Amino acid sequence: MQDKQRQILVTNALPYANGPLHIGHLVGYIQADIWVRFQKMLGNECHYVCADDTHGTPVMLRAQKEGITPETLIENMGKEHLADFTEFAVAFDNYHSTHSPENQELANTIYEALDKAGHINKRTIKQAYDPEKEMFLPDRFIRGECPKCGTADQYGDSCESCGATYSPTDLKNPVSAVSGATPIEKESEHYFFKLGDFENLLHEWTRAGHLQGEVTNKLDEWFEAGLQEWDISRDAPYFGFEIPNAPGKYFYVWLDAPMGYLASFKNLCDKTNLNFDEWCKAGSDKEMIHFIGKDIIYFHALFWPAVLQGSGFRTPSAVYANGFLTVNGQKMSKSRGTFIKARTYLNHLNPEYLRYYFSAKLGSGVDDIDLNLEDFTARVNSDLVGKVINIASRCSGFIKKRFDGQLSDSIHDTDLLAELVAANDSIKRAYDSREFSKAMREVMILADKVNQYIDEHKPWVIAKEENKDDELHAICSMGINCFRLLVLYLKPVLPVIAEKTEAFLNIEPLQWRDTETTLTNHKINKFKPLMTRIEKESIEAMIENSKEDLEATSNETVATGPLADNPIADEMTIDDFMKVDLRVAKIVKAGHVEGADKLLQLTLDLGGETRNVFAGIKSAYNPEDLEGKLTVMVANLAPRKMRFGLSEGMVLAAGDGKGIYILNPDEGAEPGMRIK
Ligand code: B3M
Ligand code: ZN
Repeated sequence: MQDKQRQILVTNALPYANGPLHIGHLVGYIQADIWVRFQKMLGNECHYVCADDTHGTPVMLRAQKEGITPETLIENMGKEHLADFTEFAVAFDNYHSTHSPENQELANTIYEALDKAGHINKRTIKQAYDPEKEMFLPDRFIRGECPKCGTADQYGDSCESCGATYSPTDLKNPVSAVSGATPIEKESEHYFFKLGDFENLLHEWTRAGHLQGEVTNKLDEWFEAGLQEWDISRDAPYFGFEIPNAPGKYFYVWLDAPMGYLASFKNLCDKTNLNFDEWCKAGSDKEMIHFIGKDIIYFHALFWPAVLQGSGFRTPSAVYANGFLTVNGQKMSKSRGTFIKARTYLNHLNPEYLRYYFSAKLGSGVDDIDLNLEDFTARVNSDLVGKVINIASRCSGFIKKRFDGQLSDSIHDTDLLAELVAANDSIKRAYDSREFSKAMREVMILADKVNQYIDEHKPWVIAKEENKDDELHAICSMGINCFRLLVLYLKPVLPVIAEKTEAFLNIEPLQWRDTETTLTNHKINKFKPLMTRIEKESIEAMIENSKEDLEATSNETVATGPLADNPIADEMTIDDFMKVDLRVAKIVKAGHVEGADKLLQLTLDLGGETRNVFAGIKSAYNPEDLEGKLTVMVANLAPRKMRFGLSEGMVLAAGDGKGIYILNPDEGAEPGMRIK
């Protein structure tokens, strides 16, 4: 491999600011983080940046629904995302936002350069418009019956039932998902980026080794279909950047999103002594590498290089796409409890388990990877705990107790150690080419050999024999030296274990070149357990909790936001209504439910009868504050068996996904009174 130091800017796709991260997102972030950590261990100069992707209609509407400004929403979401990344040891050198002064300046500069060079077109188009909410509707905010199979409540662009794709104007009986109104067609002037101007460049660029082979093939299909002009403007109301000299017109979120890579890097440059232009302007001799998911290839392999080229910036050195995550062989599913949020995972399991498992599965292609939870448990327990860490626990005790923590002054089995050292080249190549599963396989083969060595030499037997101190010392010191190399090879994947190992071995942070040295005549510290086994119960609890997330949002009485996102339900008769027996209830007891993130357990007095109810209101209320309060409950709901016990009714509450407000009857009401 080359010896010259590489200078690399690495980015990950920017998470969208309208929701939390789930473990599917983490595949790409963990992949890039490992690659970056590896480059840094080699001594390369590598800057790893990311940001929240903040603009667009979904963010605008979600903020409205929650009754907060989009600025507050994106600030909170950005913090949440970064906290999740940090706990998963995804260590960006800078985390920024697309709603930043740097990004606005870049968007304007790039747009103006494109306009000046004649790459922007304006024309009037017709689009679906919500006459009540007075806004244009993106396809996914129009629902109606599929023109092909007639299934109700389908999105404006495709049918989930028969798979047909169509344009929103084809939908039968369309309604706006924002207000429930029937959309009308309305004209407005839009701005377009003339992608076709870059056909020759793109044809060449997509074949010049910047992309994975399978991606280049996919792009060929798109070339054949012809490069369409790209609609880059949206009309007010829109949360985003207004287009210069175009009042009421905003940059489409996908125009300024990739610019967020550069904006985050610019922000880093301003805080350090990096020179932005040297890295990002046309002619730069540095590398710029984007890690993305395979669903956003079009934006990164066609629009983005064209936009950069057309505005005097450098084009990417590489775009690497990763596949999707399935869990137990199926698409992640909320009802199965396999739609696992990053935060829910963190509440139950060690992030390095997942980093290792993903590594053991990841290659350089765009294939989907599967998280099989049984295999996950078996693999982590056997490879990491059973093979690697076990080496240290088998050897360290004797070193500490019998030799005062001092390692021997020579290497016992130089052949075995040489074999471990020699593997560094192929492990290095595997990491560099993103063949992480290959790297993990090689490391585990080495770990097996070291365990064999220990099994053969049986330090626990020798320890009991007389005059065998030197041998015991040599064997255990050899084990520790092998362990050090294995941890070095795993360090990009397991940075936390590596750090703990460095403390245990009393050494400086391990670099790749440290494969050339050994630890002899060196004092180490007391060994503390580096990782515990995955317990089946933790996995089960995580799955249950992921189901509970769903329960608390859909099955509980907590309704979603104001009319904006939540049109009034179909009409019903008075008889329908009379079936629901609503009663005033007094909360006599309220308490936490062990293991439940969202639920409180309430004991309700109905005037002579008490009920046990689990309510998804924990995020909004302290149990103590609820005791003694009057509220309203559905008293004739069939009891539901939940994981925590039987729930005998429902408490009424208003909510919008963020705030929750239980209903109180006016003063004077008594427990048991019927509400009509
Ligand atoms: N935010 C991914 C998404 O929301 C999008 C990535 C932007 S990368 C510049 O699907
Ligand atoms: Zn259909």
